[in-house]
Amino acid sequence: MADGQIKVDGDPIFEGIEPIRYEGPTSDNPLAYRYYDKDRVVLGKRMEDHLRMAVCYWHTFCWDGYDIFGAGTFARDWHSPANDRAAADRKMQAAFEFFTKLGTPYYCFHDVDITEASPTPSDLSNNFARAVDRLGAYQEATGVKLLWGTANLFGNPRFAAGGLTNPNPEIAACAVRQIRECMDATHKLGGANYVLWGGREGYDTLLNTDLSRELSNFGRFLAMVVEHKHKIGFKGKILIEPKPHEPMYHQYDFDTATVYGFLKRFGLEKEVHVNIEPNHATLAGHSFAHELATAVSLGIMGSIDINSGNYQNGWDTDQFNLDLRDITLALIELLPSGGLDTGGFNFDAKVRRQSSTAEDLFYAHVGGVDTLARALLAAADVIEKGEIAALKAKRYAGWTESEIGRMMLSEGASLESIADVAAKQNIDAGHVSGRQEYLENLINHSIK
Ligand code: XUL
Ligand code: CO
Repeated sequence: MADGQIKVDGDPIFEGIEPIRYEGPTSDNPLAYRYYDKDRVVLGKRMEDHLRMAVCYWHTFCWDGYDIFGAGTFARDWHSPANDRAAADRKMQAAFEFFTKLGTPYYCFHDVDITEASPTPSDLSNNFARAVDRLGAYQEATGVKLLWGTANLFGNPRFAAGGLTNPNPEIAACAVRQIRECMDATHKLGGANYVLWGGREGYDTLLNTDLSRELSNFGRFLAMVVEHKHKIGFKGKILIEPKPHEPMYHQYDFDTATVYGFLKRFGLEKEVHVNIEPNHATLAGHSFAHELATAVSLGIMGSIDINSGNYQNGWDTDQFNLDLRDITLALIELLPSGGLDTGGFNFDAKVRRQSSTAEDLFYAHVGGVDTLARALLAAADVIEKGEIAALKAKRYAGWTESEIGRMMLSEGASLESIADVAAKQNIDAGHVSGRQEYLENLINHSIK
């Protein structure tokens, strides 16, 4: 097949798997949706528009099942040990066939995911440009869209000590080159966002790390990313993906609050948003809902890499998102703020090493899609009933309704003036129940 000529519907890879359709909660078909009915309107918006789901290229199509103790376990039709051009092209065909059969509207990629093995930076530039043209043709042929692109600044051995925060300026220059090319490609492909995950932006030991230099370089280069976005006219959001550690002992984008402090320091808090991942939240000691609530309250909510960790260990296990309650709690924080704007739910999740067949990829995604849809229905039920919002409003009503509350928030109030009033009126207020278990029961009642 000549470059640029894409035969999207020939020679199918997932033969025997029909497009996944909505069949309703009583269906017993393992390859059907029970809850995801994309045109169903929930809280005034179609399910598809609420969730804006994306399949990730790296776990679903690139990973062959290897781990640090053993070789790949997946026999994928599109993998070859050499990762040559023919395999990269077949992988792209597999990817778009998969997206189309799953019926999710978006995908996400790293530059190196879509190319053959590229030993030098110039090889990567050339192979990437060719692969991006092919992505464009596939997007056109299938209608599948790009949620975000990102440059892989952690896989190549040159990035062992970081990309943008590398002690060696020549390596940081290689990182900048990759980001520039990947941003331009994301723009060309109509991507909705551009992501930076700083997997190697951090340190293994402070003994060889000039933390101050690394953070100031990181801020400087991030400002250039923002400048470049405006220069090329990219309308999507620039997103930083927080993660506290793994692979580094400490990563600078620790969590949403840390990222906000960093953005503030460099005056970028209105320009850069966050891409929140539940398993990264739990590694940082937070819940998924906490990270969303923090991002919403700071005005930096961007997108979501949906997955889940494992309660028994502290790794980034990137399992598929099956925890209805966690996602419902998170959506209750997100939806009242207007939900996802340019963002989406990207399945940054991988099947287990023993789930080795192509069907397993479908089962995993069908479960992930349906869990999101079911959590959306539960969160919408909670929001529509309004009891939680009303209880919260009542709990804080004093700040707008009582004289002391209004006085304390008024301009000119000081520590002395407030303390004087408290003493003069001999205020001696007591505790009122927070009703936690009652509220938690309401969540469970709405999960149907
Ligand atoms: C790693 C991770 C990445 C980013 C993109 O934990 O989540 O896959 O999402 O680089
Ligand atoms: Co991620």
